[in-house]
Amino acid sequence: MEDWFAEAKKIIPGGVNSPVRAFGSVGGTPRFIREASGSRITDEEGRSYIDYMASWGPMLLGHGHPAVVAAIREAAGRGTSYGAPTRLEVEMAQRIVEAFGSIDQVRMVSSGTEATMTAIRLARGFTGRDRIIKFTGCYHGHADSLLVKAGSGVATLGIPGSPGIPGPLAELTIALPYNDTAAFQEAIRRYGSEVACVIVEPVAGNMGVVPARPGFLETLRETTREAAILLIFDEVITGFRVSYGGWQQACGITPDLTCLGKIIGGGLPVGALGGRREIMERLAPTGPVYQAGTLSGNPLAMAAGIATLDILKGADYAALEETTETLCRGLLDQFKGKGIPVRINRVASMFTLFFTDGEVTDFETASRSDTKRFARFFQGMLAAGVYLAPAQFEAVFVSFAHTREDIARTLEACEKALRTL
Ligand code: KE4
Repeated sequence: MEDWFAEAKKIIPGGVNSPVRAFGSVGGTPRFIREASGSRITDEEGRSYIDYMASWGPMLLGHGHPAVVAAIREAAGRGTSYGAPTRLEVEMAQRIVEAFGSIDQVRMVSSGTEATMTAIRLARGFTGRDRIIKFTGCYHGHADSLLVKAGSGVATLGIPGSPGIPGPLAELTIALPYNDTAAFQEAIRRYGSEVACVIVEPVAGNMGVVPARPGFLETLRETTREAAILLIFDEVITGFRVSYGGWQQACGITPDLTCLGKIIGGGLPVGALGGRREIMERLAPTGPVYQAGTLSGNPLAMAAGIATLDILKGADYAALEETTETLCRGLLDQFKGKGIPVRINRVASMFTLFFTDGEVTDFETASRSDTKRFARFFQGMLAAGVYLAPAQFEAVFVSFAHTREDIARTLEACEKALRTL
């Protein structure tokens, strides 16, 4: 592995094409993965791991699902990209519109970043206002306006914002503490008439998993509606994961725009922006807000995504939640038995194990976690054959491919890892 990493670092910044993959916050050499199947990934040295990274979320069906691979193969046999409308894009849009009551129209893009970047441009174009509100620790991809007090890799790497973002642009982004309705209402009192949108992860996944407190999302919805501000749910992680209709179906709150990604591409590059017709129609070519993409709606990504959604439509989400709860309960029991303070925040099949004894309700409390102890735990689990997300401020994902046996083996691995803590 070291030789691959040494070679990679010569010709790829940090040896990776996305910073969080570099094991920066957990140390050691990242595993170069050769293949994956079901709940397992295998590295270049032939070592297999029970995988809870799920490629940062997309692999809800597990890796290499036969129906998804077959769909990609079949599509590839007809060419890989046309740059013209296809039946598959309509079928994908039909599925998203049917699953999300808040969505009348969908625009496909090639990443979650493109989806959120387009969403805030559309909100600014629709309202004629320039400011946006986000929440510290939430990560919405790396568009300039959103890389302000972001989570995920930015939080993990301790990058305060990022060089390269013009001050005047960053100043238009108001970052508030997640779950703090008072701070939000104060910001609306002061800037409300200048704010185009509020963008939020309805279940935060990028400061580690942090659920919205009861009343938080409701306050965002009521206040933005009164102030004619657009509410954007960034469901790139939660869309089709926490339920087939995302968190908005689970919590019964209707945003004005929704960003999707990850799962809807079945592991191929994808993102999507959806919302009310009167807003979406402002997008070119029907409206003046420009957005475009050479590979948007790529036929292979659509085929993989459609195959994935068609399986998820009938999937037993309750059973997946139960599997995840069994794993979390088992982990908690083991840590309690050793007297090691941990907190687990879990929503559906995503969770984070924080090495802290306090409640984790926002980025500030998440940051109190003992990230060094997390790193030792991560390495101990990896050595025992379990691949968690290589960063404290990320989510762990259970898939429909994880078996009872996988859960048992994961708990055995935890027992071994605990000895290193
Ligand atoms: P992408 O541009 O990485 O496809 O999506 C950006 C994005 C948007 N919104 C949310 C809620 C997200 O979680 C993400 C991306 N997630 C990170 C990790 N949590 C992707 C992993 C990485 O950066 O390599």
